Amino acid sequence: MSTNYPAAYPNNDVQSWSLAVDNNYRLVLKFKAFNMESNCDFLKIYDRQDGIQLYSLTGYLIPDDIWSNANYLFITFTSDDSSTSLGFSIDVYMIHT
Ligand SMILES: [Ca+2]
Repeated sequence: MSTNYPAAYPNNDVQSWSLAVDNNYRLVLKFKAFNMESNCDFLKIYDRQDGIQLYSLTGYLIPDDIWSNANYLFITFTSDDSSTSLGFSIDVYMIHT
């Protein structure tokens, strides 16, 4: 979840999370909350660290579930220097393939 959640995240915040599970599993991200300043603060999902960007999420609509292509994902959150919001909360599941 975002910094300080369920209170607002700070300005100029930079966070990242590297998720990995065993080979025979995939990851599923289920969003419980999603609130960030549209087009200024972003949650980005990559297939791996330094990998391909799969999603760039912003705004106030809860995204659909996100499935990893393999057994890992890399996630970053960045906020700009003004206006914050409540941020996000995600449940992460691992599904056997
Ligand atoms: Ca902002």
